Amino acid sequence: MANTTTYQLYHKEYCPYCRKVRSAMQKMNLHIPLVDVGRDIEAWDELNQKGGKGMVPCLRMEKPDDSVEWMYESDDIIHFLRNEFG
Ligand SMILES: N[C@@H](CCC(=O)N[C@@H](CS)C(=O)NCC(=O)O)C(=O)O
Repeated sequence: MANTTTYQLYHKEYCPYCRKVRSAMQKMNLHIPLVDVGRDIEAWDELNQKGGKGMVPCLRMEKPDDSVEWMYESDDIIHFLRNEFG
């Protein structure tokens, strides 16, 4: 069982806000798995239903207690990642 938070970035390849987050991650040398909701219809449905909005980018955070949080807004995501890993 994982004892740390696991992260996934739900994104679309050509979304400029997603590009901005991916670029910030690259500068921090952060390798967070990407889920392309433009290609993965199930992930797109999951984002809508569980995240609450069909908007990208969105950072999915699965906690050690199995609870899941979804963070929208590129600036909020970048700020969070810099605080956490920068
Ligand atoms: N303010 C948001 C804007 C994100 C945004 O507009 N993403 C577009 C794709 S490039 C989207 O998912 N739009 C769908 C929607 O707004 O419902 C951010 O900075 O993350």
